[in-house]
Amino acid sequence: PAQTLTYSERAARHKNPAAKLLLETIERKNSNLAVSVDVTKREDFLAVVDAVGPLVCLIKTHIDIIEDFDYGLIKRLEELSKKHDFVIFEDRKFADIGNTVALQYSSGVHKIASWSHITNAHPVPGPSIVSGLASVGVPLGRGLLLLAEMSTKGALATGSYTEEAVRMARANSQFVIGFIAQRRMDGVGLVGGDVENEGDFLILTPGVGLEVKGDAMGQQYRTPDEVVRESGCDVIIVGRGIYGTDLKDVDAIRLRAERYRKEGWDAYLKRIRS
Ligand code: S5P
Repeated sequence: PAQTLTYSERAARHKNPAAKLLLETIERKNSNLAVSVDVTKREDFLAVVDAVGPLVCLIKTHIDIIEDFDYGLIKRLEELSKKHDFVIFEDRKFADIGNTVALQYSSGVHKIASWSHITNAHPVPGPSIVSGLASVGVPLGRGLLLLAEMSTKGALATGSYTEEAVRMARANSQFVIGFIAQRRMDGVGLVGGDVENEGDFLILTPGVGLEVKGDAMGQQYRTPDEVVRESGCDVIIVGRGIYGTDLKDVDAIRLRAERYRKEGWDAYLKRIRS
């Protein structure tokens, strides 16, 4: 099972270019940390990305919250991605019919498919959301994550919904590279199947924090050790726990990022050695 393999062993087995790139980047940088840069001003966004860039495997964006967005920001982000060697994941959470999501992914102001290595979708519309996005993403070598679970209190993505999400991924594993989830999905919803030969899906996990257990809007946090070692997830996604409340204090942001990087990496080393 993927859980006991190293990231580089798994990179060698993957065919999807985005999955390969992410796994190789994790190994090269000894970092399974993704930072979610959920800030609304372009200059703050770039400053945080530049500060944490050397410490992360991936930067997660919500590009639609940037108030002073123009396409030049994408060029700057791509330059930082090359300079610091990180993968880009636009957390767009597509959720519409195939034709609409294909347009939202390729077009509009943000043209997500042209710059984001990875994006994600809610499985709620069924398999057509995957084929719609794949029509745009596969020719560009992109990867898709399905939201199989969520970190929030009372989330509806549980039980048979989660199982169906995993089945949708298995049926489209050239484009669906993994899940946003809180635990490994190996064998989930597999009826009479061969767990040993289960595909290797990446698990990217938000809801990670060291200082607090949640926020006032339903978010719930676990530690990097709980997420990576106990639950077998591959990448920790951290937002406010790293960029904090003072965006000008880039030294403090960098220090927090290094703390999470180390905790995430140590938890991975413990997992593969156990
Ligand atoms: O279940 C989820 C899925 C996602 S992608 N829970 C989440 O929190 N997220 C995203 O992760 C959310 O949109 C936000 O960008 C980030 C968590 O931010 P934090 O500040 O709570 O760490």
